Amino acid sequence: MRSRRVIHTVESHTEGMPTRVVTGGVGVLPGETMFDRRRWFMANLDGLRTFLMTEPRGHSAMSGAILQPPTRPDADVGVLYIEVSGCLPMCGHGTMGVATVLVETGMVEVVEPVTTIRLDTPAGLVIADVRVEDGAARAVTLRNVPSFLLDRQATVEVKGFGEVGYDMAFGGNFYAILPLAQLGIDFDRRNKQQILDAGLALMEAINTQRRPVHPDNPEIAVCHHVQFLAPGATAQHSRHAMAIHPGWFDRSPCGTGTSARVAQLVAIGELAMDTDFVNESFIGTHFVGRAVERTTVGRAGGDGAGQALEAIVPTITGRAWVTGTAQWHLDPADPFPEGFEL
Ligand code: PYC
Repeated sequence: MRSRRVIHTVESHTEGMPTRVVTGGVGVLPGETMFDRRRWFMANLDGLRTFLMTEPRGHSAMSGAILQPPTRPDADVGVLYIEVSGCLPMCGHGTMGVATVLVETGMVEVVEPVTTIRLDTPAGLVIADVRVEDGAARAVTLRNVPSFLLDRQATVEVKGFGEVGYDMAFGGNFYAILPLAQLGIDFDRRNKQQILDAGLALMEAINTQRRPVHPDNPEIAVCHHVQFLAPGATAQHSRHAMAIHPGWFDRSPCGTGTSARVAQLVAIGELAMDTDFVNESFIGTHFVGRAVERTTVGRAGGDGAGQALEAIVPTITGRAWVTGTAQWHLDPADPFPEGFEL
């Protein structure tokens, strides 16, 4: 065997969605914050992401996280999220996978019944409380970054559908939220291609006509996720199909999407603070979200411009399982050193 690169990973899944956790072989990325490291990685090392995420080592819905030393004194571990679509600022299912791997491999000091891990993510500090029994991680509760409703009842012109209405909310990434029925498509896994195509057309319309921008970080400025609600979705229990750029569904209930939905429901007065909200994925797995604190994002300028937006801090609870360990080698003669997508 010849190898130009060896990457060590612990493989996991969170409620059905994979997280390939990179524990060795990458080194410390340059940058003063995890957001800087993410920017540097995207500009200089994106081939490593595609090596690990796309075929033949990954697949079209692959997701992962690269562990790093933290850049801030109040965090234990730094995390860079990678997936087929790029590098997300924050990923909820990925954070649950990371926290479970850290506990079950002994990479952090394990305390029962709850091990608290403070994660330095590109979107900010995320705190993971891992419920541990006999050394096994049973559930992870994340305290996510401030989440908020950016746009209520926005509309865009979507190719093939005409005018489409949606709410735009942020939970670590931006999410367009709307009932699937509005597009005349039945909520059925047999319609998955139609649902994906509609999601991608809506993202394209939003990003050209009404691009969302985070009020505190203008570099977070794209909608790559559409949360299509199933008929009967309520503020207590919602089923959805999460269409993600460039064309796949989240298998988990989506941690940042659940955070965005909680923020939306609180903002429109349908969900009270400290109340459970059950979010169900396209494959029927669950996360439980809650709004636990009120806060604001965005700063009011000296002239009163740039008004602060109401936001909440959500917690999201779910489960992850370790599925294996791996070493990924790159043979110098491999024709796909950066993978491929079909
Ligand atoms: O759990 O936040 C999440 C997530 C984002 C994309 C896929 N999963």
